[in-house]
Amino acid sequence: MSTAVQFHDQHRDEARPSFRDEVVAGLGCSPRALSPKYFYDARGSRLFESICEQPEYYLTRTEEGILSRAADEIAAKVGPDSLMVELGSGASRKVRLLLEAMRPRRYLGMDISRDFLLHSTRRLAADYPWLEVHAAWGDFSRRLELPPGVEGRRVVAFFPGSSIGNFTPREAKAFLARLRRALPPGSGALVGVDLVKDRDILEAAYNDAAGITAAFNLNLLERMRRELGAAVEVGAFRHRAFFNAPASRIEMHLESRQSQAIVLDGQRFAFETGETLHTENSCKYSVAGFQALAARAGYRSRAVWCDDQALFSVHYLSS
Ligand code: AVI
Repeated sequence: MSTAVQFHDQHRDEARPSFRDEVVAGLGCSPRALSPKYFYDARGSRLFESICEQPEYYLTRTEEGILSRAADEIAAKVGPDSLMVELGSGASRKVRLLLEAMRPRRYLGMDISRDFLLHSTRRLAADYPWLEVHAAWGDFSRRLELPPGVEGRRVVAFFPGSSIGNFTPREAKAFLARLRRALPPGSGALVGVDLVKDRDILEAAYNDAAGITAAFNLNLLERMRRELGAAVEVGAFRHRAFFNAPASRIEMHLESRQSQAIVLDGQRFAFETGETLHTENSCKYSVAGFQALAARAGYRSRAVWCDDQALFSVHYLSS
């Protein structure tokens, strides 16, 4: 790999989280569920980038608009000589909106998708020669710590895209509390949070007309086939996404179109028609609701930026 990016394996000294074990556990439990982190193999990561460009998926362009407008204010809050840690860095696109204004000394991208992480951090290093770029490959929902030698006087964790919404509120609080403890005292967190709104807008965002979100969801079954050798008829499942208002979240499921079974390692997981595998929650908050959650995790809200239509919010938190 290029010497421009310093690579860190976050799970070098422990068993790597196993897709196989989680699939067996998830298919075996009731109701059936699997963590959304398994969406992001190389194909899933590409499909996600394509979702972000769909007209119905307002989240990405709205957050990018907010970040572009607020970049100078954010830079003033964080201060110079910083380490920017991006959680779930993916294509590292949004951070580009902040780098010129913030001019951090170091950038650390953390992601579960190794090849995608390497590709995007290499491009970042090439485009910003003044920036020291690190890539940490791992599952930050399990292991949240700075790799040895990656330090900064001021650390800001950048968690864009409303990925915090993919945790339940209880998990999100626990995650923020762990983040606060993992970083030096006084570190900040810049968190993108999707706001609760009209059901039609929310449901359209997760049911795009081009079928990209459907392909993204169904790719989980393709992964089971490709990587685990599971016997699964992908075409016999359909994508379902709907707003669960009492829980204030979009739920994504893979719904069985017929009575059938997935067979993995000789184990048979039977599905009746209409039965589902729950693949994702995407929680939606009010600004005050998210601030209250952050407070329970020990953070104080220092600033919030929203778009004109109150679709999306970006929160600056520090302890
Ligand atoms: C990454 N995450 C915030 C996206 C979301 O909106 O919950 C993942 C996604 N799932 C379907 N479309 C996009």
